[in-house]
Amino acid sequence: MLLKNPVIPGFYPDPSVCVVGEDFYSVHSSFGYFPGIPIFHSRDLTTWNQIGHVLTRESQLALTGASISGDGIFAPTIRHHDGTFYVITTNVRHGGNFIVHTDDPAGPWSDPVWIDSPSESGIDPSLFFDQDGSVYFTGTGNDRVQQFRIDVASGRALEPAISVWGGTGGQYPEAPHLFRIGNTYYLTMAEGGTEYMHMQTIARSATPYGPWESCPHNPILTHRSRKSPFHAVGHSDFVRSHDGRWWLVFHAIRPTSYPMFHVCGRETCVAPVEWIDGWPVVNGGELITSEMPGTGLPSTIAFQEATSDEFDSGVLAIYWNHLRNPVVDNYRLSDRPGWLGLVPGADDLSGRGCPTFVGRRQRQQACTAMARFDFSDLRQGDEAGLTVFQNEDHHYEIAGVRSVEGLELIVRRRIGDLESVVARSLRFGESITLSIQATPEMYVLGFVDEGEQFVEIGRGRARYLGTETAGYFTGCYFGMYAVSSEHRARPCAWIDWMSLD
Ligand code: 6LW
Repeated sequence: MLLKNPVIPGFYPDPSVCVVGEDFYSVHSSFGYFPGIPIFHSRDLTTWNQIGHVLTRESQLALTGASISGDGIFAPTIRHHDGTFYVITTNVRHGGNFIVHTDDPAGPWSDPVWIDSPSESGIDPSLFFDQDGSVYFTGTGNDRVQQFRIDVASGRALEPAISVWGGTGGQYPEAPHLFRIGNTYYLTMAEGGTEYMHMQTIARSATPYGPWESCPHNPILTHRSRKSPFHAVGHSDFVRSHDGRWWLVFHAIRPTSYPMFHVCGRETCVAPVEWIDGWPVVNGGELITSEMPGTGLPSTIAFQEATSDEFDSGVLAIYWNHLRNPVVDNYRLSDRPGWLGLVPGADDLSGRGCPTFVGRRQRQQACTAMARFDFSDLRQGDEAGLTVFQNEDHHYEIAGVRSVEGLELIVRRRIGDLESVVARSLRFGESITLSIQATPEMYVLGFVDEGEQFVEIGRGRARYLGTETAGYFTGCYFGMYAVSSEHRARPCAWIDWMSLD
């Protein structure tokens, strides 16, 4: 089987990987989304299935007031030591760096162990368990790698933070990982920022604190100014498979158009690593491509994600997320078996509250999202529909609203601080399949009529939902939402199924 990059398409950035026997586990940043930190499992580094989320409870993940794409959970690291899995990460604005642990990566994970870290420890924390029992915290603050030994059980720093390396001179040195091969310590990091200048560098030393010798062929991975479908490669973690070979897990974007933009966020990729003269050579020094030679690792699991959720099982499928901390009672899966009922709150998609919203990631540039709505409980003041959502300030939706004349469909575009309903259409009948068709350049919003034909109501350019326009760190979601100017204790919209192909 070929190694097809990205191995985890869609907004699954800042990958970190650990291996236990033949099993690889990856974790990813989730910013303002809940639950937080999706965790995936693989045997061959090619087929990855989500097995859960690391942060599933409000006691682990406070997101009050978080910017959906610029706050919340940044860059986790996963490590396995003595039968225990550890994830260390940062909740920006709500407490800083913390560790959670478990013996089952599918969860549940512990409550946070907060790190009493000196402020310079900053973001992008990593852990390294050395052979003598020392555990090193490695993070980035003040544009340098900051490091100290830590007691992982209590989160206590065992020494003051030491500034160990500033990288090779690129801006935004970040995402450091310390590891060891034989008697040599390696410190790898990303530089250049997570945009088009992104690159991965590495240094080595005989001690965990340096002095560091920078790799003579740094950066070991970059696509800066290269012609390729993949850009912004970086934020990497090294992993060794049970057969002794090494791999780099990193993220990339797949932008289109001119100037380039991307809507699917930063996506996880894999490449082989060879060690030559004690330095890593990534993918033989060649550019990353969408089809690379297979890893040769036994592929014993099949890809499992279903394209549609019929809401029959009484629980939401594993890929669904909410914006910030959800009001759990606003999502009804048992009131009407086989349907998801959305109770609208007062918060809308453009604010920083907890709107009634359940969404899943856009994983390819060209795809179609559909959801079957029953609007018979929709009253004046309510609005419910399907959105393609990048962040509070950048989203398009097709929604049902109740006017005196009946059920109306509206298409709204929110681009920066401009917000406008750009199309309206009166409908007959209360059940309707809303759809958003995505192409690399356009989102077309409409419904599917009785003859299974798509009918457009309005459209919006993909560019304005690109991260280059919207800012910060996330990719687009397709979501169902409900909002009301009136207090409602019951669902205003029912959804029979939602599909994404
Ligand atoms: C993350 C940093 C980065 O903290 O982007 O690509 C930041 N690298 O390491 C947000 O994901």
